[in-house]
Amino acid sequence: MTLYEPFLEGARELLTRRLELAPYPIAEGFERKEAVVRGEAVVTTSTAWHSPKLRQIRAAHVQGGSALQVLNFVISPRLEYDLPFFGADLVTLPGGHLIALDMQPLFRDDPAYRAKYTEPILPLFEAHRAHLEWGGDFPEEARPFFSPAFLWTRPKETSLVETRVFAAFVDYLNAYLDFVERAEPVVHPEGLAAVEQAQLRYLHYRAEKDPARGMFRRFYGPQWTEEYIHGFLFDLERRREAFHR
Ligand code: DBV
Repeated sequence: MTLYEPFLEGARELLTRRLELAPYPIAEGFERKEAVVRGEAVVTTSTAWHSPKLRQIRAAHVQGGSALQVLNFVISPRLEYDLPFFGADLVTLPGGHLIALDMQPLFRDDPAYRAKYTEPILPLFEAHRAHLEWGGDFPEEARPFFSPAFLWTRPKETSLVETRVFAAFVDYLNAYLDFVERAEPVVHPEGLAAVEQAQLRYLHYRAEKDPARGMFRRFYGPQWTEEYIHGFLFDLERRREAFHR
C-alpha cells in the first residue's frame, strides 16, 4: 500500500455509499501515464466520477516510491449549485510531506456564504488543527481562494499522515457530502452567472498556477502536461458549453 492509496479508497467508498456516482470521461492517455525517472517508475493514474449535483469528482495519483507520492483530489460542483470546491493536495516529496485540505469558497467575503459553508465546519477545523501544526507561508495570491477552515500542515512524521491527516480528510469529505445532500439549485440568473464566474476564476487560477506543472513536465513532457492540466485536472474552461442547460 502506498501512502495515499487508503485516502483514495476511503473517498471511493464514501462517495459510492453517499452519492449516485457515474464515471466521468477521461481522455485517452490520461488514465495512466508512466515514466522512468532515475531508474524508478513514476506512475500517474486518474480517477473521475460525477453525480447529480457534482460536475466532476477527480483524483490524480502520482506514485514513484516512498519519496514521491501525491494525491490531488478536487470536487467541482455543477454550475447550478453554490457549493464550495472540495480540495485536497496531499504531497510527499524528498523534502517531506505537505498537506492542504479545504472547502474552497466561491464567495469568500460574503458573510451569508461564510455562515452557510464555512462556519459549520469550523469546529472540525479546530479539532484537527490541534494535532496538525500550521504549515507556514504559502503563496499570497492563493489566499483569496482558501477558506478560514484551511488545514495546511507539513507533518514531519509519516505516521501523522496515516492517522490524523487521514481522519481529517474523511471528516472534511463527510461534512462536504452533508452540504451536497442539502444543496438546492440556484434559480436567479444573476446568482447562476456569479457561480459560474467564481468557478471559472478559481479553476483558471488552479490551472495557471498548478504547483505540479514542473514535476509533470519533467516526467512526461510539456505537451502531455498542458493537455492533462487543461483537458482533465481543471477542465471547466474547455468544457463549459457542455455544462450549460
Ligand atoms: N497540486 C495541484 C495538482 C497537483 C498538485 C493538480 C496532481 O493542484 C501537487 C498534482 N502541490 C503539488 C505538488 C506540490 C504542491 C504544493 C507536487 C509541490 C510543489 C513543489 O514543491 O515543487 C496547495 N500545493 C502546494 C503548495 C500549496 C498547495 C500552497 C505549496 C506552495 C507552492 O509550491 O506553490 N492546493 C494548492 C493550491 C490550492 C490548492 C495553491 C488552491 C488555490 O487547493
